[in-house]
Amino acid sequence: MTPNTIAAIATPFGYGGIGIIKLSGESAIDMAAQIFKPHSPDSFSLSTRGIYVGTIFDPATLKTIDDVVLLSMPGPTSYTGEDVVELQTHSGPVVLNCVLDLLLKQGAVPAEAGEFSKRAFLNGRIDLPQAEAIIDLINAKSPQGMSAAANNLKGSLFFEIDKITSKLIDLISMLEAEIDFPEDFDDHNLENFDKNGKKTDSTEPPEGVFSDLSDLNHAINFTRSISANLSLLAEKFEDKRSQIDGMTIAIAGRPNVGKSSLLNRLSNSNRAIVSSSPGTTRDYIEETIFFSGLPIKLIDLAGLREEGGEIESLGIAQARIKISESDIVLFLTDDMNTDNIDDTRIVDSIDPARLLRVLNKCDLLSEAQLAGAATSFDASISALFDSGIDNLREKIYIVFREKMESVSDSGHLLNLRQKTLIDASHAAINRATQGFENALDPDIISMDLKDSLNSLHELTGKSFTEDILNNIFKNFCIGK
Ligand SMILES: Nc1nc2c(ncn2[C@@H]2O[C@H](COP(=O)(O)OP(=O)(O)OP(=O)(O)O)[C@@H](O)[C@H]2O)c(=O)[nH]1
Ligand SMILES: [Mg+2]
Repeated sequence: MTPNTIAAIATPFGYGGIGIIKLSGESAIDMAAQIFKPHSPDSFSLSTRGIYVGTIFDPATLKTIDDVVLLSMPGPTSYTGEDVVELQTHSGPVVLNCVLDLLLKQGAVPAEAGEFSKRAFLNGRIDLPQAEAIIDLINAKSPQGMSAAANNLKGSLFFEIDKITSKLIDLISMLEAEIDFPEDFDDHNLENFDKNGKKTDSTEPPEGVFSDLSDLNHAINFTRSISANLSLLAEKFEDKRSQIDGMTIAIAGRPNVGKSSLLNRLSNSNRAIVSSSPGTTRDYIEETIFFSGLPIKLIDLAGLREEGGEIESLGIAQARIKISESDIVLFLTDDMNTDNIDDTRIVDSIDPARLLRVLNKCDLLSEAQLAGAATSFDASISALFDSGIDNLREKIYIVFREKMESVSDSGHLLNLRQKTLIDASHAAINRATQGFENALDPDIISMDLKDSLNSLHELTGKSFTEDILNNIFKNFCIGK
């Protein structure tokens, strides 16, 4: 028995055409051979890469279980780097569990969530951003999110970070060799960078105490160029998450302005209770709608006001969190008084780029009042009488389209772990730049450079701890 051979059902639970059971490890091929009988024994050799049709049988009873396709992918060029066998059975929970059970009887152990990918990482088949991209690709809610994940899956993020780490390693080696910059140091295509990391035409050497000012100039420019590369990566973090997780629109405003009515109107449902008494919605209500085929989570929040009972206050606290987390906030009002103190306080706290001010209950306004509203509001609607809703949808779409801009081919930071590590690396490289500028001891500068490098190594997985791996792979499904 080889305890390190893992097995799992890799397809979702349910009924369908094909279900897949995966095996990986030293005994994967032996175990599969014990329960698989090929239809054409002459051309059958599991130790080479191949696809075979045959039957799965129970070796204890010789009873046939299913007709299957077997894929044999011996290591080290398989997904996990180990010997991998995939069995494509008919998909029904009983068949799949029965085949899995036969493999467990052969000594396979049930795979934990993400264990195949974890083995792929440990065997050097994928880096950590690639592993993280797999789960993002599976969860992607838009074609743009899928492209961002696919770029990382092909190694784009690793490649970009690898270029930065090579620069850092060069700099650390030169610093440790007492700042002896070679003649061809400019091969790195360095441009000049100012203190803010912006490109500049200035070739003035900065002040410092190094014997050769041009060496110091090189060093400072070098750290600034690394800092600029890291800033660029960090800037690209914000937008991509919503493309993977899907967009969220919060409907906020004072009690009784018609938020729940609008949720019902946009989702074409009666999901939320509507009533004339203020403070009806206390918990938040979510409903998924589709915009150009993309899922959007619509959230109707408790009305925001200072007074209200304990339960309502809890709902209001929750509403404030949801507002801060949403991609778009529809701020609803039912009167034209744009100086309403409660409204002003809330609106001021929302980033204008994701805020749409909506005037509801327009059916109660005169033509003249409506014309006046046009300048203060992004949309004027009547949720009750379904008027102005298409125009509001268009306004939402414009904000939405800007957020969903096309994805470049480059690597992207796709989660907070990656962003936090880039920020840490960035802070350390900036400390190193200051160290050069203030002529600090090279040993101290070197420590900052190594801190910067270590954060990048942690991001790509060149250095890792068991905890880091567990945290990443626990989000995977069993069988991936
Ligand atoms: N005349 C008119 N009344 C509306 C309109 N939209 C909503 N109402 C009415 O306004 C009242 C409050 O509507 P809701 O949708 O429950 O308002 P809300 O903002 O969710 O209220 P809370 O949950 O208490 O914060 C109800 O009586 C609705 O019928 C509208 O466009 N015109
Ligand atoms: Mg409500």
